[in-house]
Amino acid sequence: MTTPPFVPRVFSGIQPSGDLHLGNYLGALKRFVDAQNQGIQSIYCMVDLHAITVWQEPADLRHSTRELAAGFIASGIDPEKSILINQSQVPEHAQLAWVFNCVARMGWMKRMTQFKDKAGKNAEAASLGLFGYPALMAADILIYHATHVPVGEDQKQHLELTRDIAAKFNHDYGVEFFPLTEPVIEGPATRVMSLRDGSKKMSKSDPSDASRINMTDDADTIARKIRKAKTDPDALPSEAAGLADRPEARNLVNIYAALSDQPVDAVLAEIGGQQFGTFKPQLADLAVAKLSPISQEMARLMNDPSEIDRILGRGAEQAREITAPILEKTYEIIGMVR
Ligand code: AQP
Repeated sequence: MTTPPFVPRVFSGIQPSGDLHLGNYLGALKRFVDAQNQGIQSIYCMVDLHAITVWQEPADLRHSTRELAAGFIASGIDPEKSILINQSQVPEHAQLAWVFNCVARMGWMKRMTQFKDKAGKNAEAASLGLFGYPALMAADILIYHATHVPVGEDQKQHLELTRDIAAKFNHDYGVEFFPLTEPVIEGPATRVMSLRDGSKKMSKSDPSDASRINMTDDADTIARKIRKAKTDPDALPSEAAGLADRPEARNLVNIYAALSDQPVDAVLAEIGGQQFGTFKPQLADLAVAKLSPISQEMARLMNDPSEIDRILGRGAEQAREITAPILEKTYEIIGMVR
């Protein structure tokens, strides 16, 4: 079989497992909008099947899935330009994941740091789904023959595994059927850190709400969290090298750069020499200016959940036009009687 000419196609997803936060926005959502607006065919997904790898109250999961869809749309994802879906409405994701469970090796999965982080000390009690998560993620991407996946830095290892699975499938069956997808991890905010600890990433599951800025936080809450963000006593440097051993300072400058669409060096040329007491209010004003319109639009969209459901239903129909033939071809390659 010859190498198919893979058309450029972007896929990425976010778990509806809690409130969207600034890390999700800068590391993922904002960049999804950039890809969409470059005219690349894009599929964006609420990965609800991933969310249940840890316990989710059914009513909360339903709410979070709709709220996440509202977050995508409010951030600029246009359902007329991009395909917007929730994973469970496109069954080919889970079907291909089973095939990939049989391609991926136990040793590969055991090396996944996210499983170790999330399972913690009690790995025996973790769900089998949490362990197999990266095979489902590979299926999410490869069921579209996606060529590019914009993600935050934390997903790099899963993207490498996706390439390993594609390469092993292609090798084992003597085909060049799945592309070796490129991760797209770029910009100043590929790893937004906790506001309380510059060595930990900002995360939905951090028990401290003060550690993150939620997309649904109001202006006062955003300003208070930034005011209380951990920093050091020194003034801000004028060049990026001066941030090397200052994780909290680096984090706030990176956030400023990403929100204002400027390189870090340009930001430091402007704010170098300032104390945090001067810089933090500027950062808070910028964050409120950028995030408030999004949270207001999310709230408006959430007033009409049936419209969100309709968008996701239509997205699933469009998605299946891509996924059904790719699954069929996969089954044919591996010898399933059709
Ligand atoms: N702190 C972050 N900085 C930059 N990007 C981030 N992403 C997540 N956290 C940061 C990116 O957001 C996308 C969706 O992430 P996800 O919700 O699917 O998975 P996650 O990494 O598990 O998110 P959280 O907030 O860290 O959730 P929990 O706390 O449940 O683990 C991905 O592109 C991710 O890189």
